[in-house]
Amino acid sequence: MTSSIDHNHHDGTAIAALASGPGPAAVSIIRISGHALLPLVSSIIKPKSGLKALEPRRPRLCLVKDPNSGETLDESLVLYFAGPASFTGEDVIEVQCHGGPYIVSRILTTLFKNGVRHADPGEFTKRAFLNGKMDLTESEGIRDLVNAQSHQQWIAARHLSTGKLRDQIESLRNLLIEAMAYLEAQIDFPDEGDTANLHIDHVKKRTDQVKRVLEQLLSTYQSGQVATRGLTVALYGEPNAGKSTLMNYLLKKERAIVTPIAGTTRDYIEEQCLINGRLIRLIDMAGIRKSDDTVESIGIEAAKRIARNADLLLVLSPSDTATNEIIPTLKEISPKEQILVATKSDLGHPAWSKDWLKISCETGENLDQLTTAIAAKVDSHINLLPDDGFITTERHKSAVEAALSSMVLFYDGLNENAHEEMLAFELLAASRCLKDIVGEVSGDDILDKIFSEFCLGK
Ligand SMILES: Nc1nc2c(ncn2[C@@H]2O[C@H](COP(=O)(O)OP(=O)(O)O)[C@@H](O)[C@H]2O)c(=O)[nH]1
Ligand SMILES: [Mg+2]
Repeated sequence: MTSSIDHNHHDGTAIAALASGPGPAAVSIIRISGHALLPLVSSIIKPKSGLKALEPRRPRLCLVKDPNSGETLDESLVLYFAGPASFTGEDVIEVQCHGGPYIVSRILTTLFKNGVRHADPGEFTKRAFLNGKMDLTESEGIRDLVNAQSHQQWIAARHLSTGKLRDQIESLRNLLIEAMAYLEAQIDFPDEGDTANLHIDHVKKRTDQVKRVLEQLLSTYQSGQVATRGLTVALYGEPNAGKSTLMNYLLKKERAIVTPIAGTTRDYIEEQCLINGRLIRLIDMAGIRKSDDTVESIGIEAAKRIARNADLLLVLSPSDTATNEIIPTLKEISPKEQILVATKSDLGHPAWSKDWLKISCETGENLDQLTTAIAAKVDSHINLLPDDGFITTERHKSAVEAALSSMVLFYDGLNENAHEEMLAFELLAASRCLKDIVGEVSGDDILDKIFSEFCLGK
């Protein structure tokens, strides 16, 4: 794709940043990008073997010097990529220096004193995007690859960064372009009887497919979010059910306040954690009961709202009570998915708990079963993700929804025999929404938001 958009042009000023993690380390990598880099850095980076200048894609041992003091700062292995055949599309130099923080800081400072400026977070990838080396979904994928801490995030990040979503979107755009061409033919040759119907058949064949794939894409959103942001697991139950105790156990830290006083947790607490290597967003909430306390009532309403939206509801009821109070309240929630958990199993096994998973944070009973069950819910979402295209962000979702709205208007028009120009207009609108996803028509604000979520040096 090309993205030669005027408002996004940058001047190619040389930028540099530490691309590897903060040292001390065996090796640190300083990345530099810009137009005509070689003359700019020639007084700083000098091939050790004297005469030989840097050549593209040839690793070369270099002396890295401070030209002002004449000091040799390090002997580093240097890679040079001549633009446009580089990550950013500009000239890129990567200095693999000894990974001491002092050396890194000296080399960077020397560069900054000699015409290079510090890169913003994500600026290398942003330049790659602006120079047409990748589309916006691939950029998001690179951001997510770098941030991934779990298998599920890596699956989603690979999907984006290898261009799977982009390919899906491009194929939909092509279908829309073909459909618009048939509508055009209809406009140009309106009175040809059978041929006219044939044109519309050609149009419909394509738009039907576009609509079907868009609906399919939209249906992947929840699982895509589970992959990238984690499975939302909410703890739901009466006061004193042991929700906060379980929260702390799963987080492996004392995060929520635990007391025998009913109504201790009033606001909700959300924390990210890994459970059996799966990324989870755990939410501890106020216990559900009738309450006259204003603050507690607000907390209870919030708990019900969160319970409705959670990917998975852990329904907790304590085993030291003969009756189960929580099941009746579940009706108005109708959770997406739930696991019924009888807590404090060390205190008894009441009749209602027969088919419930019995756990105890006191003795540790069945806690492994619980974490295994939560992990399995994550995996079932990940297994649902189709290989040929799924969406992972609110940005993707709203664009797909907007495209679908235009498709609905298109079909309304078709049923009402609207003029072909009007039909073509809706298809064009749908195609614009899809362009938004790959970033051909994105505004500065969207780009700034996406690229600011990168870490430095990417
Ligand atoms: N015996 C026993 N007591 C527990 C267990 N889990 C929690 N408790 C106690 O039950 C009380 C309420 O726990 P808490 O986590 O604050 O409940 P919440 O109101 O649902 O958040 C506290 O005194 C806990 O120590 C358990 O597995 N066994
Ligand atoms: Mg609590």
